[in-house]
Amino acid sequence: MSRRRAVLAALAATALGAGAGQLAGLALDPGTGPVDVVAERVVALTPPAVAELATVGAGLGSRTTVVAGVLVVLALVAALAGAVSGRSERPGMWLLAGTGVLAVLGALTAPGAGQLDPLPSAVALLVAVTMFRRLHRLARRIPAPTAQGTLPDGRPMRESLTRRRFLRSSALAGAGGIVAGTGAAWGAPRLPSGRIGEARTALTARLDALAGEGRIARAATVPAGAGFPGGTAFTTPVADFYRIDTALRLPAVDPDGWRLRVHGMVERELELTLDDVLRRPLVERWVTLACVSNEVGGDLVSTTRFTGIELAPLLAAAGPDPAADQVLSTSADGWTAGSPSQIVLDPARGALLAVGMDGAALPVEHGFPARLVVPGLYGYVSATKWVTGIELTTFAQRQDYWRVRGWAPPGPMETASRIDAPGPYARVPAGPVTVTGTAFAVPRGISRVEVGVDGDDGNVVWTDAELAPVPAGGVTWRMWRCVLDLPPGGYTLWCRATDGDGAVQTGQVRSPLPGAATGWDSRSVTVVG
Ligand SMILES: Nc1nc2c(c(=O)[nH]1)N[C@H]1C(S)=C(S)[C@@H](COP(=O)(O)O)O[C@H]1N2
Ligand SMILES: [Mo]
Repeated sequence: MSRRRAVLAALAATALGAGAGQLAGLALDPGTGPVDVVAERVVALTPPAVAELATVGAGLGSRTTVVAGVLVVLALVAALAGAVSGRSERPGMWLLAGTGVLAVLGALTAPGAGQLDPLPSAVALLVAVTMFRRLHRLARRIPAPTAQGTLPDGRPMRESLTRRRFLRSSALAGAGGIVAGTGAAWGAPRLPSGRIGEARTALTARLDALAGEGRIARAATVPAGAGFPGGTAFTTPVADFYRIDTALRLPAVDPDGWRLRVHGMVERELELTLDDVLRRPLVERWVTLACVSNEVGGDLVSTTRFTGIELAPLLAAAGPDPAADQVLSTSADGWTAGSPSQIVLDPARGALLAVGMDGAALPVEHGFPARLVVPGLYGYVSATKWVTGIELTTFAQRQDYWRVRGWAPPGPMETASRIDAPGPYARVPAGPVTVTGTAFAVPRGISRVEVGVDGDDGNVVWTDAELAPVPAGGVTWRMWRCVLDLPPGGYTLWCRATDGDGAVQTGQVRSPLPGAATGWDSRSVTVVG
């Protein structure tokens, strides 16, 4: 039979199988569809060389990219399955079945997988293989064309009823698969809803009540002028707070069942419920959180007011072994972060087990019901969301999620600064030009920001920027503003910050992996007369 028909049969059957599997996944538990499962495993097993891609934007953009990549590979495998099945259906069946088995294995090995999770992948496998056999059989019954390219009785090929049935069935299967798959993606809730949503509302109400009873040590208020008009707001709205997570499916952690275990090299293990946490002294703290993969001038940095309990005294209560130099925290999704004990156990650093953000319970995407926040450490080695375990161990013994994938061990946060306005290639009227931006060096703080103007003659002239006030006791970024008098012409604007220790931000350009990026942010602008 024709190889083209075998390829068509395999593609159509695979689409139907994948679509059916995705629908089954939606019915069972969003995220357990075979495509989601494989995409999630791809991210989890990404080798160091491409790890950067996964970190930089595990936001929505890269999720879509990973899923699209999985679909392209799936289509190629299906085409191959058809191409090798010109004679018999067997090779293609095995290839499709093997692909299905991979998805089943992926579902079985996902961290926190439920017993039923492999079911949607099994459905996909069965549907694809069965459909492929049916279509292949149908295609084999299409009469071979004569030397003239007609049916044996002389009529044109397209009048073959079997051929029509084959084409119609293939089209129906393919279209059905696409509709089912798209429908499942469309119908999938973007966040764990229902029960978890209610639990979140309940926790917010409890935090409100505790605040009302004066049981939460309030953070200083944000001084007026902490942000400049036209610049970035001091407080990042929760909806705009940057987001990095390796899990394609957000963990749905029920706070009633949630436990935090403190274990490893400790004198006594601790296990806390959420009630235990809320009984401890609660504090609020303004913290700027940054991602190590933030590019120079990038926006993987945000600031909010976290509510939680101090981590240092909590861990001290477990009696950590002084030899344990690493605090390895684990998420419900299997992700891990290794922080230096010296920093986490230092009460002055103010590491938190946070349950709230911007006055409400943590949103699911930011770690509900609890996460870690360690001022001055990049998120990849400290900010474990959906945290369930804290193990005292050593860096020699255990490597965290991103260490294994080639990222550097935790280091101090680089001093960074960014121009927020004017925008890139902006055309601004001549006269006073207001340049605004932000700078951060947690926990050292920012003592100075300078704006450089690189004129047509190539000389950079630096001018001191005005620094905005920041809330007392915070470990945050600092907004700045600089008004320059620029005659018409083309300019490159630069900015550089000096941290609280008096060290000037390095201008040496370095891209993120394996550590944080360095270098000065710049903008080309035109001043028009
Ligand atoms: N469970 C889990 N926690 C995680 C991550 C993750 O992928 N999974 N990403 C970390 C990284 S790299 C950063 S920068 C911060 C980002 O926190 P946010 O998403 O709340 O901004 O979370 C950290 N905590
Ligand atoms: Mo990160």
